[in-house]
Parts: sequence; structure tokens; C-alpha cells
Amino acid sequence: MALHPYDLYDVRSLLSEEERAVQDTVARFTDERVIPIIGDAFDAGRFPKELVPEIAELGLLGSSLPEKYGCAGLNGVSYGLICQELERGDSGIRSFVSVQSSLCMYPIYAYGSEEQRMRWLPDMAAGKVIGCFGLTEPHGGSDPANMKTRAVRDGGDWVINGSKMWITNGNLADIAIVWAQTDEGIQGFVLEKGMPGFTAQEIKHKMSLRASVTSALFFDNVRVPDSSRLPNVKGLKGPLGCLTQARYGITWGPIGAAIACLDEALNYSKERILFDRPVAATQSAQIKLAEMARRITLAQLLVLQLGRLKDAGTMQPQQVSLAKWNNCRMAIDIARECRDLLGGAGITTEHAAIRHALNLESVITYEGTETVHQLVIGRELTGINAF
Ligand code: TGC
Ligand code: FAD
Repeated sequence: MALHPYDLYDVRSLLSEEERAVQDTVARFTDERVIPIIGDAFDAGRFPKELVPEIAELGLLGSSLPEKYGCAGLNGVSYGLICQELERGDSGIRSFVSVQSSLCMYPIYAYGSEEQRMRWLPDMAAGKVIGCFGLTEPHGGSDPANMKTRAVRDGGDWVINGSKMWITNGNLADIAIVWAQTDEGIQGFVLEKGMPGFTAQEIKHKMSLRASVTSALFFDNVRVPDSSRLPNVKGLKGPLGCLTQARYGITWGPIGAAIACLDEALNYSKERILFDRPVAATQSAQIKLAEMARRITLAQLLVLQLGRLKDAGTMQPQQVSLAKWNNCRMAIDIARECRDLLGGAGITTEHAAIRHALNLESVITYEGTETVHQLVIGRELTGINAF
């Protein structure tokens, strides 16, 4: 029996019926609604906001949070599959869902009061309120402990000053989860669009994640009531805990991008006749394609086990780091190799490989650069902090 070229180890057979249904639903959405428009959206530097109501309708926003808050209550493996299928379309679409779900809804759920949860989560699940997450600052994103943005208590209020850089959804967002240094350590605040002193400026000239909004945020004496503070966490573990959730999704996402590229390169190389035979009939092309399939298979097995650990409640951040590093590196190498197999045709966005390759330049950088994740594993092995 022929093996499935993008699932050589039949990893899908290890999924539950519900997980398979989630994957099929999101795959259909990507095929029918994302892939037909995404090349043009990328060219135009436009986030396809018109997809948000459908994404919400499918239950993809905050999908792992409880139904009580209008969410789907799915498990971690299902969230991973959602990320994988969305990123098969484009990393920007997966980014939108990652930020809304893991970086905005998760902290409100995990660190917020019940009042804050009821106020924000149902509308966020419905896509009526869009969020962004402000941790990175212009002077150095890898070292968020060195945060300059500061919130100072003033009676019953807080006054926030500072700035954030490279913020996904920044200009799109109705609310921002902003992390600021306080006298009691780093704390999170929910800022609302239009608050006096709070502005966002879209970052232009991006060559990567062009179908996603990226912004700088500025806080000039932004005054918020104490009820806007997330009361249940203090310290760097607050934002890092959100990153673990988002990074987990990102371990799955690039598998989708890699499969999209392999699919394109496989089809192209079977049809492209050079020297009287298809490119796919040459040994060097076959070795390249086989190498891609090998790396995709390893990545699929890695994330499934990671997801099972997550659902068992035993997943460790270091395990997420290893998978984020491995799978981003796998996908960017495959996207670049596929671009090469397409020859000159590979340089235009008529084909997907270059768009995925360019997007993956962001994906391998955000949520902890490759070096950061390597150093996390190095520290785990040696017990020595090399940051
Ligand atoms: P350290 O000072 O040792 O630890 C501080 C506290 O945090 C805890 N902790 C974690 N908790 C949950 N998840 C994690 N991954 C955690 N890592 C550490 C830790 O136990 C400690 O707790 P406590 O109770 O003792 O206070 O911090 P560290 O030395 O581990 O951190 C250093 C380093 C470099 C790993 C960290 O700063 C880091 O990860 N830097 C990278 C920053 C980053 O990834 N930024 C991402 C910004 S958001 C983004 O990119 C969104 S893109 C979204 C999209 O569009 O998809
Ligand atoms: P730097 O931290 O300045 O790193 C520069 C270089 O130094 C890198 O190669 C890095 O690997 C290397 N380096 C760092 N530490 C060490 C070390 N100890 N030893 C050796 N080398 C080291 N942030 C948010 O908060 N919210 C968002 O929504 C968000 N969305 C993003 C969207 C996009 C498209 C991009 C590109 C970024 C986004 N980010 C976001 C920011 C992202 O998390 C940061 O870009 C990332 O953490 C790296 O920070 P930096 O860009 O300041 O690079």
C-alpha cells in the first residue's frame, strides 16, 4: 500500500476522532478560504481581516479554553492541529490565531479575575474583540527581564510609560496585554484602544509576514484603573507562561508550511521536464524530496508527543523550546530548498514556497530566536546559564 507522502508514519492514525475532525475542518477552511486569496494579500501587505468572523465561527479563537467563556474547550493536540493547518495557508493567519488565543485570551484566563474573564473572553472568542500582546521592547526582545516600560501606582490607578516593538495585531487590536515593570515586579495590564496616551504605529517595509499586522506601541502617561491589572501573577513568569502556550502552537504550525512547500515542489518537479526527463526522476531531486519528508515525519512525531504531554499536564517549557527550534529550522530549510527546486518560478508569489520561506524568517525569530531556544536546551543539559 502506498504511504501518504505527507504522513509517512501514519501519525494521523494516532489522533482521536475529534482531533481528526478538527484537522479536517481547518484544512477545508485553509483550502477554500485562505489559499485562494493569501498570495494577493501577502503582495498587498494586507491582513485578510474578512476571515476573522469565519475563524471565530469555527471555534479557533481560544480553542483550548472552557466553553463557559464561549470557547471550544478542545485539547492541546487539537490546538496544535489548528495551527498546523492554518500555517499550511500562511504563517500570518496562524499568527493571528496564536496571538489572540495564547497571548491574549490565555493570560486573561490564567491570570485575570473572573470579572475580567467574563468581560473579555466571550467577545474575543467571537472575534468581536481583537487582542495584541506587548512584551518585546525596541532595545532587545530576547531579554525581556530588562524591561523599560514602567507602571507606577497613583492612588487607585496606574500610570504607564514606555514602548513596545514588533507587536502582532498592534494596529488591529481593540485591547493590548501590556507587560510593565512595577515596584512589585513585572505585571500585566489590559489596555484599551483609544485610551489617552496609548498609540500604535504600523511597521512597514516588511519582507516577511506581510499578511499580518505588526506595530510599535507607545504609552505616554496612560492611566488605567487597578481593575485593568491582571491580579493573579507577578514577575517574568507571567509573560513567559503565555509564551510557552504560544510557542507550543508554533511547534506545530511550521509543519503545515513545510507540507505546503513539499506539495508544491513535488508536483512541480514531476511535471518539469529537463534533459528529457522530469526533474523528479533525478537522484539529486529525489534525495532532496526524501530529506524533506524525513524531517517532516520527525517533526510530526515530536509535536504529537509534546501535545500528549501537554494534555497530560506534564509538558515542560524546555521541551517546547526543543520542538520550536527543531520545527522552525526544519520548515525554513524545506521552504528554501523547495524555492530552489522551482527554479526561477520560485521567486514569485505565484508559488507559495518563497512566501513561506520569507514568513518563516519571522517565525524562527519571534517567540524566542533559534539561539534562545538552543541556549535553553544547553542550560538544561549543563546546568550552566549561558545567556
Ligand atoms: P528566569 O529569570 O530564569 O525565569 C523567570 C521565571 O519564569 C519562569 N519561566 C517560565 N515559565 C513559563 N514558561 C517558560 N518558558 C518559562 N521560562 C522561565 C521561571 O521558572 C521563573 O519563575 P520564578 O517563579 O522562579 O520567578 O528566566 P529565564 O532565564 O528562563 O529566561 C531567559 C530567556 C532568555 C529564556 C527568556 O527571557 C526568553 O524566553 N526570552 C525570549 C523572549 C521571547 O520569546 N519573546 C517573545 C515575545 S512575544 C512574540 O514574539 C509573539 S510573536 C506572536 C505571533 O505573531 O505568532
Ligand atoms: P534581539 O533580542 O536583539 O536579538 C538579536 C540577535 O542576538 C538574535 O540573533 C538573537 O538570537 C541573538 N542573541 C540574543 N541573545 C543571545 C545570547 N545570549 N547569545 C548569543 N546571541 C544572542 N513580540 C511581542 O512581544 N509581541 C508580538 O506580538 C510580537 N510579534 C512579532 C511579530 C514579528 C513579525 C516579529 C519579527 C517579531 C515579533 N515580536 C513580538 C518580537 C520577537 O519576539 C522578537 O523579535 C524576538 O524575541 C527577538 O528580539 P529582537 O528582535 O529584539 O532581537
